Amino acid sequence: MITLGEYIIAKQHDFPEASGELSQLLGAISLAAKVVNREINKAGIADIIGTTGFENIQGEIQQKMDLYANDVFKSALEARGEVCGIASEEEEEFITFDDERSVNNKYIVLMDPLDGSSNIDVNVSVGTIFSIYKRISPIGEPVILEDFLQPGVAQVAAGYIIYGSSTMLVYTTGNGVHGFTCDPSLGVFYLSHENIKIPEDGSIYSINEGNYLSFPEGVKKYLKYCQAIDKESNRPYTSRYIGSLVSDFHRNLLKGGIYIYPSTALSPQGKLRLLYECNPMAFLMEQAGGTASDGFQRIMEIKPSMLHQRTSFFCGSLNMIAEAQEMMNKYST
Ligand code: P6P
Repeated sequence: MITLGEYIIAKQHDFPEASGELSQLLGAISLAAKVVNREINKAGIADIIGTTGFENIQGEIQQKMDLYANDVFKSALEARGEVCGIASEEEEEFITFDDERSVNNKYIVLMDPLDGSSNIDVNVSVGTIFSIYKRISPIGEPVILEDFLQPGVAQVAAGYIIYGSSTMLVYTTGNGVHGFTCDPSLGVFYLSHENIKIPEDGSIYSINEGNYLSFPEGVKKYLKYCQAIDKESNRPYTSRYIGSLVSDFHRNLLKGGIYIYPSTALSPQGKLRLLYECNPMAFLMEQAGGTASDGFQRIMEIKPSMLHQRTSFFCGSLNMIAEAQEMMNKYST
């Protein structure tokens, strides 16, 4: 059994300029994950169920756990002193760590501290998503917005924690995707899924079909393709939608499948956020042998223009994405 810390050190040569800073950073994330996991596991008796009564920058009702998780990850990252700035779904602007030590750091973190948190009240698994870049502004000065508006191809690391039937941390530094399972009795993440690869083909599709009437024509055609009876191609596929991106992504990563959140009447640009949901998940998916697009172009090549911008998101098994994109191209007006 090898722990996350031991694995990171053993793989130190994988990290660009193996300086140990990225190792420290991943260590801070794993520590924060354990703290959040502890509260989630007793949410019903920890007075953190339900909403704060306020809306976040997204105009979404903020869950108490959203704020709690945001504070825990912010504090852990600031305390470990390896980052010079953070952007979060729960923060309108990016956060600068401008003390003398932090401004000399080279990494920034973008995160969705608790994705799908409305599911906590009904005991459905949720997740934390993180994305790590090297700053592009001069070291020694406070970070600027451009540091956070880099395309996904510039990520140096990305990952998620899934607080599910077991708690796992899954990450990539560009050398494969590796999963670690937390032993709650010890509070230690152990390597459990080394070098995860998604099957090129899958038979699971994840989408909120309640929005069917406002889907683009190509998505409607693809759904009918998934539902058609064709034994040779193992159709009809199975529909599985948890409503928690990290949970749907994790199942598809291990079993094969496709997750789609397209444009809808309520979310004409798509619902998911490019910087701290789609880019990190796209990095992981590509590293696992899958792919991720907005239905037309590679997600990680989109040049961001705003911190909280949204995008349509198609992510999963290579051949399933190809099928879906073929429909999108054929029926796009
Ligand atoms: P809908 C959760 O709010 C989230 O951002 C993702 O985790 C999830 O996949 C999606 O939104 C669910 O959205 O509109 O289907 O409820």
